[in-house]
Amino acid sequence: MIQVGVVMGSNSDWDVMQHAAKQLKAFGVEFECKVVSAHRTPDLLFQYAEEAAARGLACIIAGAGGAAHLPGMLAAKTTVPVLGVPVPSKYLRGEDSLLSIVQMPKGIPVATFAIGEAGAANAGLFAVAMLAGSNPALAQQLNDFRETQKQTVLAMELPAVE
Ligand code: RP5
Repeated sequence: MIQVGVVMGSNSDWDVMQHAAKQLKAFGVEFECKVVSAHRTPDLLFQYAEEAAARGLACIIAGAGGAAHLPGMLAAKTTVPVLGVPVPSKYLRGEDSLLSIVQMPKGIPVATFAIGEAGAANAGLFAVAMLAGSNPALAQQLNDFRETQKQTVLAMELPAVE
C-alpha cells in the first residue's frame, strides 16, 4: 500500500523533488510520484487531497515553485499532514516559493522545509521519521542512517595550512 504521496506542480520540479523520492526509496517506504498543479489542474488537486486519507497516505510531500499554493491548497482539503517543499524559481530563486508555502494563516498547517534539494531530501526523511513512530524496524534504519552520517563527519579531515 502506498504510504507517502510525492506531488509537484510540474515535471520541471522533478530535479528537486526526486531527492524526496530517493530518501523514501532508500528506506523501503512505499510511495508514489505525481504531477498535480494547483492552478492548472485544480480539480485533480481536490480529488487527490480528498482521497488521501481513505487511501491510507500517512503524509503528502508537496513541492512547487513561484506562487506555490499547491501544499497549502492540499492541506486545506485534507487532514493528512502536508510537507511543503519550496522549489527554486527562475527569477526569485525560490524565496517566493518559500514565503508562499511557509506563511500559512493560522488553522491550516503546512510543515515547510528548506528551498531546493536539501528541503526535498529532508521532507523525505521527515516522512520516514513519521512512519518510524509505529514501525520499529524503520526506526532502527533511521538510527543506522544517522550513525553512518555521524561516522562520516567524525572521519572528516581538513587540509594542512600552507
Ligand atoms: C509551478 O510553476 C510549478 O511547481 C513549477 O515550479 C513552476 C513552473 O512550472 P512550469 O512552467 O515549468 O511547468 O506551478
